[in-house]
Amino acid sequence: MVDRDAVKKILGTQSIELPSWAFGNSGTRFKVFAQQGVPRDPYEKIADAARVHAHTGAAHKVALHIPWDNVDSFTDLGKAAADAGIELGTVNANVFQDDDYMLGSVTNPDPRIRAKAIDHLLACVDVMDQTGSRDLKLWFSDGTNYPGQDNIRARQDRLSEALHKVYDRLTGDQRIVLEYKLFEPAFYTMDVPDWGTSFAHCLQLGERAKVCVDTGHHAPGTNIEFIVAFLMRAGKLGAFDFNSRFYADDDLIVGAADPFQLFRILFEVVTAGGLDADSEIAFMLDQCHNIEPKIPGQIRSVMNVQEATAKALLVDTDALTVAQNAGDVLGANAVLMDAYNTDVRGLLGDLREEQGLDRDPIAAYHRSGYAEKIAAERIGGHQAGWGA
Ligand code: AOS
Ligand code: ZN
Ligand code: ZN
Repeated sequence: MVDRDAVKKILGTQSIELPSWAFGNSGTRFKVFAQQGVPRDPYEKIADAARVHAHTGAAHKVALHIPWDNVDSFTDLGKAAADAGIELGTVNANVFQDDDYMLGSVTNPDPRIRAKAIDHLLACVDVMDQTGSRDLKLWFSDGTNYPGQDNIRARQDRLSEALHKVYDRLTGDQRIVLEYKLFEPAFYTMDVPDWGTSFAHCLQLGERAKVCVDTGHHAPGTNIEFIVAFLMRAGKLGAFDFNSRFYADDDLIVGAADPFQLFRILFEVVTAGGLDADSEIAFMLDQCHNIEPKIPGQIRSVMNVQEATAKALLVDTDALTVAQNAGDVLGANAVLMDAYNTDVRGLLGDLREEQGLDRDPIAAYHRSGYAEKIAAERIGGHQAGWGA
């Protein structure tokens, strides 16, 4: 039998990092929809992230994106975050939005452009020194569209060289988390298309380089929980970018498309010690809500991660091991499904009440008047990616 109080205790320690860019206007390549009250600067993004934390008690950190979140003083931004009850988290580099990067950033055939991209990555580590962030998240849009366009192996050499330069610049407990993506924006080859490529580069770099799994970055049907289990066994799972997808990199609310998959992933995380006190996995959200209001959208995502985690923690692992060792296929599957089919909303409501929060974070947010306040106060908020 699983001890529900012990489960609640672990859930009470769970921390989910929010992406600063989730609070700005967003859209698709067809249209960016403007919403009322969106942040006009990084300080207002911090305030919105803190609001998500205030209602969920589970979103202690906000990930920054450089240069979108550039400010005069990161020390001041850190202070603003602390005053609002949260911390600055992962630093996301951006080597994909300049015209120079059309044919790649760190893998570009032009050494001048490669040097420019590497300079930016090193500048991101400077930011980490000021914010105290542990992780530099690297996602490269680099790749090619046409067979023969560039030398695939040479691009890997350039990537490796750049990664080593950045890795050598890290100090203390700083880490690189290297994200992979099957396709988009490049459609023939991506230079980091899959977990294996990221894993291989991270192995060469060393202990402080880990893989970042964005749940929306795989081919349809990919068994993501297998990747998670493999990487955890190898000590190389550094971070998640949680979101959900129906088709490609949809960046939809976590757990909206396939809550069962989210449960299966979190079951692997939980059973491999990913929620233990000494775990170094960063649980981030990576979503750009397009049609739903930003703050409640993030609250919903946090709640969905919590629900999937609660179910994963409720798996009776003793009974599961007995069934597995006995070769009881149906019995083992039933143990897992029993946990998945448990309604954990009451358990999480109890936890929130114990934490002095409302049982229903979304309702509490709507009652708080915050949405009306920011709509009235913030005129001229803009799209994520417009810079500070
Ligand atoms: C892009 O597809 C990735 O998921 C990223 O993690 C990207 O770095 C993030 O959206 C912030 O730009
Ligand atoms: Zn991502
Ligand atoms: Zn993505």
